Amino acid sequence: MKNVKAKLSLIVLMFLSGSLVLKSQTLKLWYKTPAEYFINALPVGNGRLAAMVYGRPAEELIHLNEETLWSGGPVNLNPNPESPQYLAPLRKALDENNYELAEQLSMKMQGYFTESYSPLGDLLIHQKFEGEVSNYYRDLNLESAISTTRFSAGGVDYTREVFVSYPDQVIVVHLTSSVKGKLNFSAGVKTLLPAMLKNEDSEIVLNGRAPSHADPTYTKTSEMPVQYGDACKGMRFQLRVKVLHNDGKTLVYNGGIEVQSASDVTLVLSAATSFNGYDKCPVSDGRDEKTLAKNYLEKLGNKPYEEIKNDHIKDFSGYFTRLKFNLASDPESGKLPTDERLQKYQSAKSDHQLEVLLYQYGRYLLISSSRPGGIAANLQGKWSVDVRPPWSCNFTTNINVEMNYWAAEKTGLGDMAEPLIQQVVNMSKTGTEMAKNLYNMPGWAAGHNSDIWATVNPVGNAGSPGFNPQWSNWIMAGPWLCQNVWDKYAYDGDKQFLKTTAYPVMKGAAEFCLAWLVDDGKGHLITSPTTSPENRFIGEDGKAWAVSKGATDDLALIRNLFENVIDASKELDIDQDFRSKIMEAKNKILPYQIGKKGNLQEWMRDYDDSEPQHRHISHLICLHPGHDISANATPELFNACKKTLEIRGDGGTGWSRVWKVAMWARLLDGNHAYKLLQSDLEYTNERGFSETGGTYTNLFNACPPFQIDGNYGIVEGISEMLLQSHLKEIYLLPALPDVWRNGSISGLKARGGYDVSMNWENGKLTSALMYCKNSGKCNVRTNLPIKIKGVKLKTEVQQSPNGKTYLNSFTVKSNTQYEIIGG
Ligand code: FUC
Repeated sequence: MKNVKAKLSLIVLMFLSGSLVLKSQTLKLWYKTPAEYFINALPVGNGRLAAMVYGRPAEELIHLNEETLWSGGPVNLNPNPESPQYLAPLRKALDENNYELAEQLSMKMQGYFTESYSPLGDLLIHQKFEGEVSNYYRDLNLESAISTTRFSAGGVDYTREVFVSYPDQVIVVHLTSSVKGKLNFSAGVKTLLPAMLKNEDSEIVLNGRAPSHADPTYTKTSEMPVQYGDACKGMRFQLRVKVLHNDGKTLVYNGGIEVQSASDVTLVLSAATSFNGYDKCPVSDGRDEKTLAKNYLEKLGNKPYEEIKNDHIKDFSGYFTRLKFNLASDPESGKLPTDERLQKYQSAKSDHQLEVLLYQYGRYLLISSSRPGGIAANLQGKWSVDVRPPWSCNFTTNINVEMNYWAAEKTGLGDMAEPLIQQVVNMSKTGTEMAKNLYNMPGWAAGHNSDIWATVNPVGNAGSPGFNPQWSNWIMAGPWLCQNVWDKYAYDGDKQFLKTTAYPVMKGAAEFCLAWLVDDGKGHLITSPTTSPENRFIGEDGKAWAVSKGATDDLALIRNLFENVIDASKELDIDQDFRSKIMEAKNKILPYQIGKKGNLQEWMRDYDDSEPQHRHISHLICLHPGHDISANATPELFNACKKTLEIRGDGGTGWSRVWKVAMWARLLDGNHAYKLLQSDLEYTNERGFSETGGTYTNLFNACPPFQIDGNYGIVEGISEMLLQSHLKEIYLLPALPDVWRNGSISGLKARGGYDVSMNWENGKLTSALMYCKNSGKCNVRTNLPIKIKGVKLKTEVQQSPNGKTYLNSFTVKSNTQYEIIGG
């Protein structure tokens, strides 16, 4: 496989198309000024630890996070014992179109809000130097995952390198001066959480506690929205800072470190919490965070800086370089600092390398925020500074956390999705209790918010007072998350994983759905109650309501889950009886319907939307990331999805625009997908709440405020423009926009165990290499006739929105590489 990638990257990447040049640029974000706000600072991380570097010469600020530091403790698994009694009257109210009563009863079936991701603290470095600052530069190199700050003052050149090492599990800050003895600074830490600072030998040590509860910002469930001091909840943490190397003098005093007359200094930071699993009290049954934090530093010993750095680069770049992507672009573009480059992009849109940078940044952020054995990437990855961050910085399951991981497998980062799988496994356990306690149902169910404690109940205040069911009462996170779980198997074919992890979780979700479905009175199965994430319809009474029966998104998700469960049980050759039940139910699910506007209906009835351009587009899950709708198999529904997207428009929050990139790619309209990609790259500095989307100068995605789903999600959108494999065929360049005339990509994965590399010129596939892990039948769809070296192809010509397409079938051998020639 290595050979495949090596061969493609050797293919000469220099050819001209107009003034656009296909030449790879160094993948880095760089600036001529320090960061003013969080949205200008640069993120580094190793999954568990994260840091945001501002690069300020005299007053350096680095925000710190540790992934397990959350408020709260294990969830109450029976938060609302009254809940089950309301299900029958709620269903009756819906049968009678009494939406008002239905909403009131829905509110009586809620539990409590999730907890919040807590910030660890800040590292502050007060650096003393003579004279004015000149030659200022800071960057973030995506391949080495190091943020560098450089400046000169008083005839001395100063540098700082910051990274978070996975092999050594520490945050590293390396400072130098070009003249001996000219490096002088003091370093200290601070935190927003209650903590005690002390020094222990030559280290400064911060011992603190997370809140036992932190309300979301949008509500206050008591007079004390942030609480401390519970005997079970509110985990402990420890942060340690140590001068590892110093060629000058070190003074350590209570609360600070002073470095004098040095020229080469390495600071290392270690942190740990008492988190001991989603179901254990982090206080009374917590881990020993002090020993953990200390051990990381002891293990590091006196390791030389260059060795720490080299081990870090080797580890990080090993993942990052699995995929290479290049587009012919304005050759001058990389010469501008990233903030100016983003500004220039607003008018001159030929900087396709900025689009490549955004794509690779999404991969960079995933490797930096999600490592096997750790916690899943939350709404801000792992970079957060508030005790009550936006939307609790939790796992929002009605789109956001799924989007975080959509592109993991296909861009060679399948290993990084393990924390999400573990989160789903945990939720399947709390969800089993919740299905029983809230609905008196088998299997497991989960609502639209979760956290490190695997909260799954519809959020609120356990029914009194109730919260708007429009967003609170959606409980389809089980089937939704099971798509991510199934995808892992679909890509790598790991039967052991399917048997021991994926299938039990998927089966549990399917058991709940099977019990939850009801007959619509005409022989079809529907859900009741239902909501279509977070939209409302205009009822027969002319008023806007959220709760109804049979929303399309529920049915699409359940259908998809059932299909995957059927496939999985066949692959494993188990559970024939259960499979038959699921097959029977699947066939009875209310079919997709086309509404009066030619759109795909969002609800069972052809209601009008209260907000026709609502940011959520969950009924199109069947188009993306699902697989029910396609140009060739379901052309009418395909056109209805298109109509829906046209009515929804191209605006919305960051994640909404990014999802639409993927959806337009699935509609095989590369130019429209590209239009949305451009709108995703709209410059913004909006830090408050709005629905305008866009990208900040540090290329973080804006909901606004900052929300990282758009960064991970754009990787999915662009990947889907270049390769699709959800229809049991591999479609090469299905939605290439006209402006991406020349380009190449290597290391993309397709479902079924394929590794694909492609080159295109003048908008047409010229060559591709396909490495197949498994033997079997392979279908490759292209927009032009192809040949495969040494293979006799069976080709069917089909009409599609792209004009003629060619469906090429052939038999592949395992562990074999195939060379495709286009044109
Ligand atoms: C959903 C969205 C919001 C935001 C929040 C975290 O509720 O509707 O736009 O993304 O999640």
